[in-house]
Amino acid sequence: MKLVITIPAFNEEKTLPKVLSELPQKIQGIDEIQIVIVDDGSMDATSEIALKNNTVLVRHTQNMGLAQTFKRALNEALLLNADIIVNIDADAQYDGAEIQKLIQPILEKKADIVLGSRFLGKIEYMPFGNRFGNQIATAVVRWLTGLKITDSQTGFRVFSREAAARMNILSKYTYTQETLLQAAEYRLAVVEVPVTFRKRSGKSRLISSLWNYTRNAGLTVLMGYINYRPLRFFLSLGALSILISSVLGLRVLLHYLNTGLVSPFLPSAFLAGVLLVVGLQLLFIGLIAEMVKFSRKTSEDVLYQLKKNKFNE
Ligand SMILES: Nc1nc2c(ncn2[C@@H]2O[C@H](COP(=O)(O)OP(=O)(O)OP(=O)(O)O)[C@@H](O)[C@H]2O)c(=O)[nH]1
Ligand SMILES: [Mg+2]
Repeated sequence: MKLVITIPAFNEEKTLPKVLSELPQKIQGIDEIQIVIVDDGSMDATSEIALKNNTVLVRHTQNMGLAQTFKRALNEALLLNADIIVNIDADAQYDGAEIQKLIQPILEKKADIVLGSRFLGKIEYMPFGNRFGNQIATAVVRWLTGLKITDSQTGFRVFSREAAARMNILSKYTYTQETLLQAAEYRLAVVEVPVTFRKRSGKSRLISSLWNYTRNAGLTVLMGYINYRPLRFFLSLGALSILISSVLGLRVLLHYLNTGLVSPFLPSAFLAGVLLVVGLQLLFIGLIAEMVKFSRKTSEDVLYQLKKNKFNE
């Protein structure tokens, strides 16, 4: 069993040494541990620290954002023939000593993905806005995926090789929700384990403003959802439009049958016509999007087959 610990890092020279020092040297049920640091174009000494500490360093020459950094980390771990992949942030908010209990459900084959849940565990400090945003995001993901989770945003998570090969991250901004939508789509078992979450020492690199975060995360979730459920999404919108059109149209029709006149309901009649056309178009868009989804899923299956196979050492 090989465990690869991935650490996405963007200007984290202050906290990275602490994160590295807390990582376990030995873990029960694991024969080999390797650490991969993906330096996302840091301007500080992040890369030097990675090199000094005998880790595998992957370096983006430009800042690519957390989602692409995480994607790179997963793929790198797969290339290193990882059986299990643990992701931990470089800001020392999570405690590496908890990795042993986090990987347990995967070792026992009870899970494909384990989330280190801060809300089940202990939160030393989280600003009210972040706490609120986290809860809302989790509620939305829970509703969309049916997964019974308490922390959809955690950066402390474990993937089996199988699950990691299934992940196909398209977002530029955040991977946290997209990976869970994909887990639900591919029926991967997601389990939560309580973890401790410490206060962030420096300034958050991600949550610079709550509004920006909400907008970007919201768009990511919406696009992710439409990608996997296009028919349901567009059929619902189309049906709603046609329903409103029918109600308006019926009122005009009844009035016409009674009086032989359309007026004074001309605007309603016009609106009903427009909504009917829009609704029908949405239904057709739904059908086309569903066909596009089939082609996307075929590509994802090819990627999955390519990624899950191990490489000759
Ligand atoms: N934000 C951000 N983080 C990056 C980037 N690339 C890599 N990271 C790393 O991703 C991890 C998570 O970033 P954080 O800023 O801690 O995000 P967060 O934990 O959701 O937010 P906080 O609760 O405020 O800490 C850290 O280890 C960062 O160093 C990037 O472009 N932007
Ligand atoms: Mg953090």
